[in-house]
Amino acid sequence: MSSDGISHAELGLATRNAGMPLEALQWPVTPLGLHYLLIHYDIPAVDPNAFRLLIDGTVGTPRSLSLAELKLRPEVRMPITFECAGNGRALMEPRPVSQPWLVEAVGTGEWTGTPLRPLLEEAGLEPGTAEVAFTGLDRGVEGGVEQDYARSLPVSDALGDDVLLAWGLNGGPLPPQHGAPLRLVVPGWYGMTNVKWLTRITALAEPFTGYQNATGYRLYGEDGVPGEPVTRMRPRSLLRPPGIPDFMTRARRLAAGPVLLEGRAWSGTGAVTRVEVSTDGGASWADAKLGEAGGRWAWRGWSFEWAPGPGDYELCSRATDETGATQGGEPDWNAKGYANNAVQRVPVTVVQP
Ligand SMILES: Nc1nc2c(c(=O)[nH]1)N[C@H]1C(S)=C(S)[C@@H](COP(=O)(O)O)O[C@H]1N2
Ligand SMILES: [Mo]
Repeated sequence: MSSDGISHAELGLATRNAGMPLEALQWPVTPLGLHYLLIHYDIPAVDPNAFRLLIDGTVGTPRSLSLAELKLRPEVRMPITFECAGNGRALMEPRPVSQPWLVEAVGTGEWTGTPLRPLLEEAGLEPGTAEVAFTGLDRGVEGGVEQDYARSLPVSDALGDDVLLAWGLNGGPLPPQHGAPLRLVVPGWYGMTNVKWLTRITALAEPFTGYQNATGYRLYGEDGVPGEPVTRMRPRSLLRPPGIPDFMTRARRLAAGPVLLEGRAWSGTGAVTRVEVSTDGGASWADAKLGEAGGRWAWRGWSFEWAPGPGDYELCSRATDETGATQGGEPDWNAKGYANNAVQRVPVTVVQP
């Protein structure tokens, strides 16, 4: 694994945007403060009392709602797994330069909010509405373009089941870094879809041309031409590294004998139906035992009984979903480093107890 040429700019991104420590895979809902973070620009200061959500564009009745008005609407609470589209970027070769995630840009929140669909129906989407754009209160420069952070969804996805406007996380208020006072939550899609500090919802007759859709979250080849948009999370599984870590390398040391390997798996393209484990770097695989699904949109726990003798091992796990989509051994390289769902590799040295 190469890590050459990490710049101060990348280190700055890495220290602002924390990953979820992998030992936090022990919790079905990631505790507050251990959920990963990805913030393109600055966290905006928002006065919740002055806050308004505007719904406009190709709608019959444009609306402006206060937070109090939103909170009077039907409330739902559900665990939803987020993963950053750039998760695994720093494991690609050559390494795309950006937030240098290894595998830790994931977490599951218990989100509280109100369903989006009825709000859009009440506003009255005009026939011919193609997309719905969501704009945050944060502003920055990216790719030379000054912009408010904004992302759109095809109208059918915006009207999808369980798309929420969320004001709560893990039973408490939404913290500033996660988008207070209001954010979009779109289960199954990569993290960039979940627009934080949401202030405007705009129905559009034409596809949105904003930076984050047209230029940002695309699969690029070496020619620099924007390819397919990044949409739903590919299946992925992570193992909670067993034993104890080396301080610097985080390589694991484990005592010989029985050990229960555990992890979690998710997919945005269908329910996870199988998880396999390899202890020899992917040369051979065996089925893990699946736990209860934590909800339609939450990762699923799994476990695997192992009883190694002393020696060096490389642990891997691999998820497959109901569509048959699964994980490969090597990243699918693309210039911005998105949607890498190659299997995680955890080297472990097993020693005499
Ligand atoms: N307004 C706004 N929304 C945003 C972002 C942002 O920078 N600004 N980052 C996105 C990205 S890339 C991800 S992965 C998720 C991360 O959400 P979290 O920090 O709450 O885990 O938020 C998304 N929503
Ligand atoms: Mo992200």
